[in-house]
Amino acid sequence: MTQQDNLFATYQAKTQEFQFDDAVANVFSDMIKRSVPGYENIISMIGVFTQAHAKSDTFCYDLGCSLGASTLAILTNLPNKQCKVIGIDNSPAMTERCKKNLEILPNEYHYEIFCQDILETKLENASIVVLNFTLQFIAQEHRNNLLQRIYNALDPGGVLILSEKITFDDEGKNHLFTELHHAFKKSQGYSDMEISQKRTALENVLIPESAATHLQRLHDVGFKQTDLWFQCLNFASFFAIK
Ligand code: GEK
Repeated sequence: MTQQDNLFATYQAKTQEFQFDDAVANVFSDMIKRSVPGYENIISMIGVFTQAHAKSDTFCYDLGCSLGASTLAILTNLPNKQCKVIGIDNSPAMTERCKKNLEILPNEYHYEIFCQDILETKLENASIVVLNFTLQFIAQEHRNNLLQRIYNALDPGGVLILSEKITFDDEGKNHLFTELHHAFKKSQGYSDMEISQKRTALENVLIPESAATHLQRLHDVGFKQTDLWFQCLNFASFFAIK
C-alpha cells in the first residue's frame, strides 16, 4: 500500500536536511510521482531503452534505485532473461523495501539489490546504466569520475539514461520553470508550506545543473551520441550511447 506523502505538512521551526530515511522511504512512491512531472513517463521509457539496448550476458545497473521502480522497468522489459540487473542505493531504508517490492517477480528474473555508495560500486560489462534522478545528489566534484566509470563499464552500443532536475542559465527562464514546478506540486495537492519546507530541506542536498553542463560532461567522458530526449518543466532526461 502506497502511503501519502505529508512529511512537510506540519510547520517545522528549523527544517532538517532531507535524508532518505524510513520516513521518506515509506512515502517515496507517492512523493516522487507528485513532485517530478513526467516521472512515470520516464520510468516506462526506461523499459523502451531496455528493449532496444539490453544485450545478453551483460549487466544492467540501476544506480540510486530507491524502491526499484526503474529496476522493475528494466527487468520486465529485457528482450531475454540473460541479463543480470543490479540495483544499488546507499539508503538501507530504500534497499530493504526495494527487495520486498521485487519479490513479486518470478524466479527466472536475475537481479541483486545492494546497499552501497554508487561511488564505490564496481561497474563492468554493462549494456544499460540508469541514473534516474540520482546524480543530482552526488557531490559535484565526484560527478565526472562517476560518469567516466560508467562510460568505461559500458559495452559498445550500451546506453546510459540520466534523468535530472535542471537549471537554466537565463534567470527569467529559471524563475518561470521554478514557478511552474511549484504550480505542478500544488495541482498534486501539496500546500505552499509543504512546497517551501521541502525546498529548504533539499537546498544543499539536491544540486541541479544545466542541460548544457550535463551534455558537456557526457561528451567529455567519451560519449559520442548524447541527447536530451525528455523534458517537462525543469526535469529532463538524457541518453548517452557508447
Ligand atoms: C527511481 N532512481 O525511482 N550511492 C547510492 N545511492 C545514492 C547515493 C549514493 N552516493 N546518493 C543518493 N542515493 C529512483 C529515484 S531518488 C530521486 C532516485 C529523488 C540514492 C538515494 O538514497 C535515493 O534513494 C536515490 O539516490 C535518489 O527511479 O529522490 O529525487
